[in-house]
Amino acid sequence: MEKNVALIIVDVQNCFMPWDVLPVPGGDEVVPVFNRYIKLFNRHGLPIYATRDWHPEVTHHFKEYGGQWPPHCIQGTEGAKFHADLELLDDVEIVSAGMDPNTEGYSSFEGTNEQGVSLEESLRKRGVKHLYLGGLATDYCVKFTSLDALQRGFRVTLLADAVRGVEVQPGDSQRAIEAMIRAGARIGNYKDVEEEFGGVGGVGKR
Ligand code: VGL
Repeated sequence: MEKNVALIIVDVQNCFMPWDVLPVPGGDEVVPVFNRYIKLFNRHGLPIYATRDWHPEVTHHFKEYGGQWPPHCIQGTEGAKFHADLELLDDVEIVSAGMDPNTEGYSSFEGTNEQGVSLEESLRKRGVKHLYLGGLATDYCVKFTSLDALQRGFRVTLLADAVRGVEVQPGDSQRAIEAMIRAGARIGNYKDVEEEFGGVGGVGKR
């Protein structure tokens, strides 16, 4: 297993839960899956990033200002918080995106960490070359973040068991996954990743 990998958890926030303002069907189902990935990456001392959609109250992204979406993930609100059961540890790096009121801001590569450092710069500083990425939503932020990563020369493993889509049109998620694969992403599931990392309990085979 390469050491230069990181886990990227995209937008597992309250607003995207099936019962909330911008429902992603099955969005809550990624939480226990990510908790396993978090433990695995943590056990191997590998960096973990959690991105969040972090919108101002007024943005072109929202319907009432000309966009497509109901208001969601407004900075500092309950809806913008990560799902309470997501077991993020203290050393998780939080990346906020969607702050520019003039762009859609789907890609986490438009985001910055709490020190104002861009995701790309932070990844490069930590020597990360390969992103293991999943989250919400497959057909928007996950897709745009993956495509941006590939374009910038990162490898991407799309965690197929840890993504769910909005599906504005049925099939959007499948088309998004195909687009990511065409652009060079490979697909992984927990079992594959655990095996790559040296099997159950394995920490020695790096
Ligand atoms: C997202 C729709 C609207 C996402 C954000 O995080 O994927 N989807 N805004």
